[in-house]
Amino acid sequence: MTKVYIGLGANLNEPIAQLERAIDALKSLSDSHFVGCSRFYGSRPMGPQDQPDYVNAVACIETSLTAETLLDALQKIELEQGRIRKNERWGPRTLDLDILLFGELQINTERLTVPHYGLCQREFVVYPLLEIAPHLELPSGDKLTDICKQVPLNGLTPIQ
Ligand code: PH2
Ligand code: MG
Ligand code: MG
Repeated sequence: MTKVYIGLGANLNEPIAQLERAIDALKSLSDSHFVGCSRFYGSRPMGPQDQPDYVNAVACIETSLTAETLLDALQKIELEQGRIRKNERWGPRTLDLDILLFGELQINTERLTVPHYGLCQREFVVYPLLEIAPHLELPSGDKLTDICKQVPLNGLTPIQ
């Protein structure tokens, strides 16, 4: 079994409910065991500012799936539960599930970059991750506690 950290984010159509539903789906993943999830955090949008604040969290699972198969499963959850207006072709995505860390693996393929490319810069990733994995070291050897020292909170607030 490989320990995997997954970033969850939503900012449309009841984001808290989106994350709760996504966690239920993670609990039912095949060949996997749900370990836990951080609190939910309110976060300011990274990128375009003319969008609602996000709700973010980080979950941990143990899985015997490959990274690619897990990615397929996460994208299925995004599609099934993340899109409310299903007949709107380019409708907004209401749920984002990102593989942050897949054990000690470093993956660079067309579909996957692991560790996630934004992991070390994003307050809405590093602080929820710190909450559930305070002693974590990245495959690079960097300690999560040291990474957090470089990342301002930027208004990140626990909401549960
Ligand atoms: N995700 C984005 C763009 N901006 N900002 C926050 N605070 N949280 C996110 O998860 C996020 C974002 C695209 O997926
Ligand atoms: Mg993302
Ligand atoms: Mg994504």
